[in-house]
Amino acid sequence: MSQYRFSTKAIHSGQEADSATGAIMTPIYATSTFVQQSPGIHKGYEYSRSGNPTRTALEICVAALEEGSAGFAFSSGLAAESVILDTLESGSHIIATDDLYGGTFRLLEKVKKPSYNLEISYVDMTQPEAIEKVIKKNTRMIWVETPTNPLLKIIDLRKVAGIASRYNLISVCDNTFASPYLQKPLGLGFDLVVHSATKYLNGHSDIVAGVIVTKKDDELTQKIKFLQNAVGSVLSPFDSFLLLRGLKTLSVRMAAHCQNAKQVAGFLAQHEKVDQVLYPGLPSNPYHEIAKAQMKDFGGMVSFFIKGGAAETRSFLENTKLFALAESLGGVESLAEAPALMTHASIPKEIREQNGIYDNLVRLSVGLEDSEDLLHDLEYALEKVNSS
Ligand code: P1T
Repeated sequence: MSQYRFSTKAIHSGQEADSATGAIMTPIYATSTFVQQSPGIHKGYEYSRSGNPTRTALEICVAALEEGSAGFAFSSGLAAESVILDTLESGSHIIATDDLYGGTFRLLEKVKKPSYNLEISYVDMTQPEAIEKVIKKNTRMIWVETPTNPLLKIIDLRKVAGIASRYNLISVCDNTFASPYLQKPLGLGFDLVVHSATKYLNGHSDIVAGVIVTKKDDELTQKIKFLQNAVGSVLSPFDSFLLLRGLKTLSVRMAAHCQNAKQVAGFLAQHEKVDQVLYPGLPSNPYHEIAKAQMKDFGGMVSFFIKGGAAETRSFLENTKLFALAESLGGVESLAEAPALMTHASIPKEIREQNGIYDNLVRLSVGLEDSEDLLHDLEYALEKVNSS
């Protein structure tokens, strides 16, 4: 399959017509266990936590799209992240991007820090030199999100991978906001990619899922394979089927998300009730050049500061009709939310504001509706601000 291009791999990798029936779609192997011919002699599957053919097809497909060695599917993005952190020894030090999904911050601070005695430094990695300043004897991992959630900062992946390899650190990139259609961190030198597959990979807001893709068939890959089974937070056959189906249209969806997001960002940038638009596709954005260099296009997420504070943000979010007020992103339908009040509320206010997440920040996941309808929706809701 490696000779094929992205869309072909999305439709075919890991997927062959069913040998029993010829079914072109990978069947949902709804079974917990597999009958063995003799103890230990079987057709490659024993128990569905260890392996399931529907999940295997998905794992091969997602590994092919990220141009990695192996894929592992989990019951959520956070479950996948947790397994990556479980590969570390107690007392390890991690360097993480300062602008992170709130749930990732909570996993690090409230779960792994106390249970594994992890030390964590948060760094603005848009200045990669800052990473080297905090490396210590016990540093083991660099954790990057780019574009970051929710400020859409862009981090130079090649530079960060270079630092990681110089200091022999494991490099992890959360590729949720870009998807492998736009950016392939493993090709830029990263060891691991993790996704909330709930988002663009699936694309239809009907499952919660996570994946890890590893770069090489090495000890780290074997550790993750072991932990996937030993911890057991695996993706079900039904959800594996849905995610595999979602992947087939990833390239056409991402291209359309990017087109619509550009329209939305351009519209907001000239609106009098908008203070600042954060979108790497705008030439005035400080990360435009690095985004152009490492991404195929600029993505479907647009964040902006509305003029005013929490009241104006609420008024805007109560008045959109097409942009549904909801957490999450990456589905075909447009969503809007206030990170300070919703997805990033688990980060203490002073840390949030230190990082630039204020109450007047709005995050949009621009969907695949007609762009004219989306712009009208935004226009209407912005008009209502201060007048409702
Ligand atoms: O929700 P879950 O599938 O467990 O994935 C967590 C996660 C990990 N990484 C990033 C970059 C994410 O954005 C998320 C989930 N984010 C949201 C639910 C959100 O609205 O931002």
